[in-house]
Amino acid sequence: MKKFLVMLCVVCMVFSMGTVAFAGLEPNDTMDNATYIGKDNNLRMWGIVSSVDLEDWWYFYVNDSSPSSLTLAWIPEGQETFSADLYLYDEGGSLLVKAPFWSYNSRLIRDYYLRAGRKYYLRVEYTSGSLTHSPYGLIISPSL
Ligand SMILES: [Ca+2]
Repeated sequence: MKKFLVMLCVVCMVFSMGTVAFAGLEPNDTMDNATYIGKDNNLRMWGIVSSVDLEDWWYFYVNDSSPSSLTLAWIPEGQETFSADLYLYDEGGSLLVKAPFWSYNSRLIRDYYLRAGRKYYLRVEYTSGSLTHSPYGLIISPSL
């Protein structure tokens, strides 16, 4: 019985830490409060949007000017289909491109020429459904 209680405590701790970790990523609801992803030609980030957290803003730089792919993807869950959109903005807040539909669980901007030294913003906008098991992922990488 004691062993079980210890196990339960560990599980609770892991869950509460996970919640804190996600909560820490969530002040980024506006461009002014965008969260820094990094400065690299290969970047990864994750987050959550929902019906009560409608958008996430991120910013990043690339080291080398290069045609790049920018992907928003998520793991499909159950019957309630999650959906979201991805937008790329320049430093001044002008929309550069909205990611076209790529598949039911991803949006992809292909071959966009990202320039070194420029600040770019990504906005993930909630559309429908919910993510309960895992966050969405953002992937920035050079085009193949
Ligand atoms: Ca948010």
